[in-house]
Amino acid sequence: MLTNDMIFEETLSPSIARHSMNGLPILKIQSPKCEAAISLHGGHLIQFKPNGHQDVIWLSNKAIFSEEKAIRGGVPVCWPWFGPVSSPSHGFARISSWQVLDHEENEQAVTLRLKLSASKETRALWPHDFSAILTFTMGETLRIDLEMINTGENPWQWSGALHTYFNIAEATETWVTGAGASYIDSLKNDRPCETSEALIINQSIDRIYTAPDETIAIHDQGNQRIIHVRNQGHNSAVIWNPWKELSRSMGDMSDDGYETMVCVEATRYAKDLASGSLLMPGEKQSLSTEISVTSAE
Ligand code: TA6
Repeated sequence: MLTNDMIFEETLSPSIARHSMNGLPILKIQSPKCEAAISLHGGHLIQFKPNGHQDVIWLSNKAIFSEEKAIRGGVPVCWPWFGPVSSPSHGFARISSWQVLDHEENEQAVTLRLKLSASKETRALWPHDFSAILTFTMGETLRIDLEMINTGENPWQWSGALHTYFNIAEATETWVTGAGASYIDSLKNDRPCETSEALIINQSIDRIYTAPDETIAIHDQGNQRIIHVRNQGHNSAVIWNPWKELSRSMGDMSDDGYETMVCVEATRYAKDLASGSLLMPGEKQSLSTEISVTSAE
């Protein structure tokens, strides 16, 4: 596990310690309920393991920790846009440096809040004023809330995703239920499609499910568990697995990396920047995901 290669820097609280990885700050959480790790580069959670369970979140064993790149795996925060509708692809939040706002802990959970505000760098990519707050609540379950506020004088539009990579024992023995019947197939020129079947992860998949159930379930048969994903503030759920060829072409993923991961994302999808969700000056909106694990019967 890459998290073992980190260098300890200082203790912040009984459950939180600051480490570094290639010079990038990482906060490691070790509590009675879970182990977790969050990179301040990207505001990117890279580990979540509730006690008594396998890792829930997948991190590439070839992930690159560098200021220029998004980390492969974990929960990239794609914001203020989703996909390649502007540059950089999936927005700048996942390659920006987030500040620690505060943290607290009790017997049930450790809560950590990070902040990103408009700067010279962000305005060069997106000419708007904003404040974004990421709240990680880590206990037996994991909750991530991304709250965004328009701190400027003009309205702006956003799209985005909490692009969670889930750790599974074996893709071909994994199926996903609750994603809904309708999806846009990004691998077929964005063709609208309908299905009535559970999705088995046995091929290259890149789909935007437009009417998901309240909870999506990942049946991780090899680990005899079900991972439940409850999203809020989304308008769709993206499901992605790069499969063989794309995995092999990615420098930060091992050739067989696709066999043990699937992304199920809380997504606010928009086909271009202008059709994103509107946020008026002074308004707030949020996007959240809540992840829990139960044993398969
Ligand atoms: O969410 C699915 C997706 O948009 C895919 O199209 C795929 O390219 C993936 O995200 C990863 O994108 P990235 O920029 O992290 O390589």
